[in-house]
Amino acid sequence: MKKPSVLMIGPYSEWDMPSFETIYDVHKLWLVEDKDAYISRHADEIRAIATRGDMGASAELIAALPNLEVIACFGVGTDAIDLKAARARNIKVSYTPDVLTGDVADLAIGLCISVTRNIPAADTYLRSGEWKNSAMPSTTRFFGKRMGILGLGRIGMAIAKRAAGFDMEILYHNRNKRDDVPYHYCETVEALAAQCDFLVAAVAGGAGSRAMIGSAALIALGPQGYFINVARGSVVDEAALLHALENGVIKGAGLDVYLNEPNIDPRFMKLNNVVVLPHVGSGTLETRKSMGQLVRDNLAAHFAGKPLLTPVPA
Ligand code: 8YV
Repeated sequence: MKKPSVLMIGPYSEWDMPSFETIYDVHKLWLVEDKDAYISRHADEIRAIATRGDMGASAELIAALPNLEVIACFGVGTDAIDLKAARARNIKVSYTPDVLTGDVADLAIGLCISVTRNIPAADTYLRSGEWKNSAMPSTTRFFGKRMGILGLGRIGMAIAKRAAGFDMEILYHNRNKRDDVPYHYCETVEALAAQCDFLVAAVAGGAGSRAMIGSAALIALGPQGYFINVARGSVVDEAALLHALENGVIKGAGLDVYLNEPNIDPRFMKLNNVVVLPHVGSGTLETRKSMGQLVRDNLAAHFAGKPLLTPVPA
């Protein structure tokens, strides 16, 4: 029997590829120069897309594949997938929630401590030999401060759980107030920013959250406040963030995500009150292996005529 054809938008890890290729006829789009010509040549045979959170699947791509049945995303963020276009044709969409929650939450806390305790600068200071000449300047305490979480979903909850271990007061803003948590709910992003020391974005990306942290929220966070982003670059007004960091409107930031990744605004590189990471929230071997497995398990379920294991909720 012919293997089902899967269009893979960008590379998966090397340990994932053999498992994909045993079962599927994998079309590696990232290796193709003339992508449009390739897609129209193979359009009729493609039954599935295997994509990643950062690459998604556009309405144009979906429209070009008349026999597309399922889109499987390596990642929990589906903001780059045109879900409306997929739903209009009853194309199923899966994602990889839960398996990455702990790692992304760990990284949020790691960014908080890195930026307040100035860990990257301290490492550079020691390596440069400066330790012999002068003392490393004092930094700012992390534990016991106020943690403000924007988006109290799976990842936000895992951050809250960790923050509790650091004796922090926990506040949050969410689309809806939750009745099942003991944390203080703030009606607006600005109210949350005004009442916390660390404003951590853990909200889903997409149209509903675009630039929801704007200059008013950054002013409310204030000159002693830190902004941490493990969500999507789009959730913050990046021009306002750069201005705030350059002018002491906030004290610092720990960032894993940006607009225009990987070609991020070069102004970030000049700031010494920012810790910048290359979108590695879910980037442990353990989690990346689980994510790849979950993508394959979803595809396998679909081609066996079963429901997806982790469908993107309607
Ligand atoms: C991945 C992510 O790095 O889950 C997400 O939405 O952004 C990350 O886990 C990404 O999906 C890989 O492209």
